[in-house]
Order: sequence, then C-alpha cells, then structure tokens
Amino acid sequence: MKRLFILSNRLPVTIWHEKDQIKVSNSSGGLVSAISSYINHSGNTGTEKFSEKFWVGIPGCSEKVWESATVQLTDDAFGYLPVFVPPKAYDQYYNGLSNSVLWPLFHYFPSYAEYNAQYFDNYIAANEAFVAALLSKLNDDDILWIHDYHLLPLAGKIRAHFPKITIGFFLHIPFPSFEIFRLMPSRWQEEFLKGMLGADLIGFHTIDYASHFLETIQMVLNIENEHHIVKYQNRLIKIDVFPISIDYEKYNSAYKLPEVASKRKTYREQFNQQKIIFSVDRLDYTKGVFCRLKAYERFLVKYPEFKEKVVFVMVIVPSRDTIKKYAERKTEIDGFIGDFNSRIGNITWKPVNYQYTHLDFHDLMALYTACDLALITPLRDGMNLVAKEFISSRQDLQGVLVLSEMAGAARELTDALTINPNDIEGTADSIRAGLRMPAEQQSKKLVNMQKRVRQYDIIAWGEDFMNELSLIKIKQKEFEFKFLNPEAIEALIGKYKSRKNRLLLLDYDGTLVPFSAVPEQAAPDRNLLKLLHHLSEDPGNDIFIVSGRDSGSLDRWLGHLNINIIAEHGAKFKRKGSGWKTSIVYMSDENWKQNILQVMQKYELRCANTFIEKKDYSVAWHFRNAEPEQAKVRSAELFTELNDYSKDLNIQVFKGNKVIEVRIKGMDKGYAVKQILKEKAYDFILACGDDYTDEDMFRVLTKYDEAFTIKIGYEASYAQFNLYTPQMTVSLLEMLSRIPVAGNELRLKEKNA
Ligand code: GDG
Repeated sequence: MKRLFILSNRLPVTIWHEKDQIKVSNSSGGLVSAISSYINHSGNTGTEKFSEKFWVGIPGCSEKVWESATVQLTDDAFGYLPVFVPPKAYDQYYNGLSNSVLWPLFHYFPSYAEYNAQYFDNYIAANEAFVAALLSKLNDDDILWIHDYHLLPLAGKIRAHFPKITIGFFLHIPFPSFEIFRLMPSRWQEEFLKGMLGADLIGFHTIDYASHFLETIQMVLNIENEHHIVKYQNRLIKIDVFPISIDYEKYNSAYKLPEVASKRKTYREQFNQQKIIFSVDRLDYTKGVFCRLKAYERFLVKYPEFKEKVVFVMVIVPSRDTIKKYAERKTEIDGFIGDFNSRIGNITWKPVNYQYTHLDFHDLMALYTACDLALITPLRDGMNLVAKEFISSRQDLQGVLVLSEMAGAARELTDALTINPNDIEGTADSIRAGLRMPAEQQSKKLVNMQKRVRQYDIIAWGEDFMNELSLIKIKQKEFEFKFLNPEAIEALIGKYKSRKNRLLLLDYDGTLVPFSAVPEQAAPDRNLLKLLHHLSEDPGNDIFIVSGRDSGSLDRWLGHLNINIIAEHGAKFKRKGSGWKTSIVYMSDENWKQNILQVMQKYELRCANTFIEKKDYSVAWHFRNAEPEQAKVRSAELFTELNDYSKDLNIQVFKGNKVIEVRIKGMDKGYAVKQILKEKAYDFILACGDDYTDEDMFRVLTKYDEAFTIKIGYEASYAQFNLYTPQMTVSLLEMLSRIPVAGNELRLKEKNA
C-alpha cells in the first residue's frame, strides 16, 4: 500500500481566535469534500487503498500559532503537513501571481493581468516552500496529487528530487489558448509548463483545455504528443480529461432533509406566487454577473407580462475582496442593483433580491430546490459545480437550468438551455423559454442530466484519475531507458546462434551511420558495406534496411548488396535481387506534394540553413543546420500550418530528428514490418533504429517474443534496449557477423582462412 499526498494552496483548516485562545478546526471546502468522498468510497470499488493520507498546504497562520493550535484537530482522515510562507511573500504569490495573473489570463481577461516580476519570484518561492516542507518526508513510492493553478511549477520541482515518484496534477480552471498563454513573459511560460510536465498525468476538465495545453507545449517547448501522450525528459506523460463532479447522492438526498424542506417552504411562501430565478457564485468578474443582470432587465422590458410575477434571488459569496479588481466589482454590483430595483421595480416588488453572504448548506439546498430557474452565466468557468449541484438536488424533477456555454459543465449538461452570456437578447429569450417550459419537458431534461452526474460523480472522477495515473506508470516502465548490457548481449548472441530464420531490421541514418549536415553525404564507408555483405551471406539472415530516405540514395549506396531495402518509410521497397516497387496503390490527390513544397519553400526562405528533401511519396524540411532558437519557432509554425493544410487529406505530418516530414497516411515503418512478418515466419528478430519513426517498428515488435529491439541514442523508447551511438550498432553487428552459427561453421572457416 502506498501513501497519498494531496497538495493544494490551502490546508483545509480554519483558524480563529476566541478570547485568548487559538482555535483550529477542519474545514470542508469543495476540494476536501470531493477528495474525501472519493477516498471514503474507493475501498468499495477496487481503487488502490492508501496506507496513509496527508494533506499538504498553507495553513494561513504562523508556525507558532500552528503549533499551539494543531492539538484541537480531530479529523484523522488526513495528516496535515503545513507549509509556511511569510505573509508578504504569500500576498504576492496568492493575490499577485495566482489571482492577478494566472486567474484573469486563464479566464480570458488579459487586460486584468499584472505582469509584476516580484509576483513571479514569490510565486516560485512559495512553490519551493512546498518542496522544502516535503523533502524529508517523501520517497519514490509515494503518490502525489497536486491541485490547481497556484502550484503549476511544483511537480517539476519535486520530480527533480524524486525521479520515480508518482505525481498527478489537476487544473481546476480553464487552460487558455496559446495566444493568451503567450502573453506572459517567456521565462514564466517555460517555468509553468516544465513544472506541469513534472507530473505523470495532467488532468483538465474538458477536451478544449487539454488541446490548448498540448498546442502550447508544442509551441513553447517544441514537444509533440501522440494520442495525448508526450515524451519529456525520457518520461511518458499523459494529458487527459476528467470533468470534475459532485457527490450526487448528497445533493439528491438533501431534498428531503427536514431543514431543507422547511426552508424551501419558507422561501416559496415569502415569494408567494412569483417565479423564482436563482443564482449563486463567488464574487468574481468571471462569473458574468453584469451580463446576467442586463439579460434579466432585457427580459423584463421585452416581456413585461412577467413584471411582478418573477423575482431574481442573486447570492454573491464574498471572495478575494482584498484584491482591487474584486473590491471594485462589489461596489459596482451594489450600485447597479440599487439602480435596477428603483428603475424596474416598484414599492411592492423588488425584481432583484440580492444577498452578499455565504449560505449554509441547508439554505443553499432550499434555494436550489425552491427556484423555478437557475441562471448560470459565467463568461468563463473551468467547470461550474453549481450547475451540477442544482441538477442533482431536484428530486422533484422540476426546474430549468440556463447555462453559459463558456462553462466546462456545458459540455456534459447538454440538456440545459445553453446561452452565450454576451448575447443579452438571447439570454433574455432563454429566461422566458425556461419559465414557460412545460413540466414534462423539465422532467425529461432533468432525468437526462441527473443520469450523467450520477454516473460520473465525484467518486468516479477520483477513481478515473487515479486509475489513469497508475496506468501511465505501467506504460512508463515499458518505455524506460535500458542500456544493452553484457547479459542482454549474451542472451541476444545465444538466440542468434541457435535460430535459423533470422530477420535483421536496420534503420540507416543515425543507426548505421552518424547524421551528416547534408543527407547526400551520409554514404556508408567500406567497413559498413563489408559488414552488411558479410551478414547477408549467411543464408539464415534476411536483412532489411528500413529507412525514411529516398530510394535513389539508398540504391546508389546499398543497391549492389544482396539485401532488402525499404525506402520512404515503406512507400517503396526493393527485394534482394529485384527492382524497386511501390506499395502505394492509390493516391487521392496528386497536388498535395506541390502545395506542401510551396509552404516549405516559404520556411526555407524564412529560416536560414534549412533545406527541403523531395522524395517520391513524401517531402521533408530539414532544420539540423539552422540556428536552434529560430528553428524552434519556425518548425513549430510550419508544423501547425502543415497540420491545418493536411487535415482532410490522405497525408500526415511528422516531426523527426530535426526534420518535419509530410507523407502518405498509414505509411510507416510499423506498417512495413507488419508486411514483412506476414510473408515469412522468423524465429529471431533484431530491430535497430534511432528516430521517432522507428518507434512504430518497435511498437509492432513488442508483440513478438523473439524480437530484440534496440534504440540508438540516450532517449527512452518502446524498444527494449538502448545503445548510445551508430558505432555501437556497428560493433554489435560485427559481433554477430563473427558468430559461427549452426550449419555455417564450415563456410565461415573457409571465409576467414
Ligand atoms: C473552481 C473553478 C470549478 C458557493 N456559494 C455557496 C456555496 N458555494 C459552493 C457551491 C460549489 C462551489 O462553492 C463553487 O464551485 P464552482 O465550481 O461553481 O466555482 P469556483 O469556486 O470558481 O471553483 C470552477 C471548480 O473549481 C472545481 O474544479 O468547477 O470552474 O472556478 O460547490 O456549492 N456553498 C455554500 N454556501 C454558499 O453560499 N454552502
């Protein structure tokens, strides 16, 4: 059993002074109840149980106060590990970088962001305080789950000390598009992204946020993904979607609680025959309060028959009011509502019933279940749990949800009346439609939405995340860097000796010969030619050079040997003793190459010392010799542009070792190897390659017990082993060529004589 550490900005505790005493109690914010629900139920559903559980966060008091106060904590579900950050630094980390840069930017309010260098320095310092507090407590077997935008760099910083530790990171707010993210100084961008990539699993609420993240790491760090998995610092990292949810049963069963039922009755009586519209959110400019009020006003003006027949109960919960933007907002809302009520209302009817307060759970449930319509209109919202809570609370299957399409929840709650919060007219119409919706239609919609929240509730969310986290750790093991050590060489030689049908699959550039500045200059030397000839003379060996190169160069250099050659990643092949053939049967659009060439030529001009390689079935732009910084930017741009162009065509864009290549879809070395294996059964397979294109071949061969797969280079790979350089591949092949194999001893003796 492993230990679980939850890391979040604040520890879930409340500290207060009572007379001369310091009191501390466990507090249950949204995150703590979410995690607790998952932990408490996980035993029933097979998720790994944890030997110990700790919560790591800032307690909001000094070390001295904490020491005198901790004794009063009673809940033993979690051990608390406090992180102390001095008040001034905390202010710049929390109110500064977290809530005056990341929060506005990630919610698409770039003009609210304050790029203050001190904020950044203190944000990093606060994250380092977490590391310092944990260093002596962690070990590589622990599981860490880091939460939210306050701790973006933390996973990377912990990873530096514990390379094998398991870390999950979940972002509770949106991840913005690259064009927004790039507004931050580039040093900040890199620090945040590299930090996040210290995790093994990075979770977002929606597919859009995950895609934005993937695009951003591509543009900033030049990191690509394959099916949402990226390779970074020799580690596989999964980027996935986990829409946070709620404890469905808790909200659903609250309907019948006596306190809730009686408060519901009070509210209904208070508003008599009026329809109740309800909203509740933290004081935050992202929540779209003004749009909401304007839409409500438009509704009353456009549909005056609702005047005096409806009331809008709007609860705003105090939040971050020490930040200027939030304090200003409060004053504006107060003024706006006062004016609204006097303009639209009358002596007996106040159209907006506004409270700036925190409701207790029973009050909140009473309002969720008393209202006729929940009006949720954020301008941006990572998820929005209020929407899910409202849906779940309606055991009576009555009530309408009007929901902004800018909330993550809109992706799942598709039966809501979705609105664009900036569309005042449209929102006003949706309010009317909601208030006039027939009872059966309300029920039908609620049944569908309740089903979704019930099925993927907070427990499912936690389990889903933890399961994915353990799966990626398993995948990482398959992918680790493993040097081909003497024992492995011995095993390889042993098999080579005893088997009669041997297949040698050898990539060319970077595997048999080192990379050279210009592709045409990578000709094989005499030694390599002699070696290949030697190996090919053994009747038990079938040698395939499996290359992405053009057939012309390969033919010139190797065509005279008695070996098979695969060019252009499988698009062309030459069997020993015969001529070149192609495996491309049909090409939908012959113009693609010309168009791709035109795009690449633009980049050849814009980025000095790059060049284009034209092949029969592919085109490649090489940037090996270009200035690295410029090449990084241009290659990222070209990659995006080519991907856009190729979307609907039968071609695919690949990024290799300092090259971007466009080729026919499905044509890869994995496909080529599958074809070879279809034709003949082999009892020994050796595959060597250095590039990402060779990974396709390695992946196919993971299913063959008799295969030895070797990645040339220092990177982790799907291959079983690594060798560092092409010289080492050649030495290994020389070793094999000297082995007297069954039946061949005589012939070899003669040759060596
Ligand atoms: C962030 C993301 C994401 C609110 N007022 C009262 C009260 N609440 C509770 C609600 C709900 C929670 O607070 C608010 O959660 P939201 O999801 O709506 O919004 P954020 O606080 O901005 O949360 C958000 C979330 O993280 C989770 O990942 O969904 O997008 O911004 O649970 O019930 N609870 C009580 N009284 C109140 O007056 N008792």
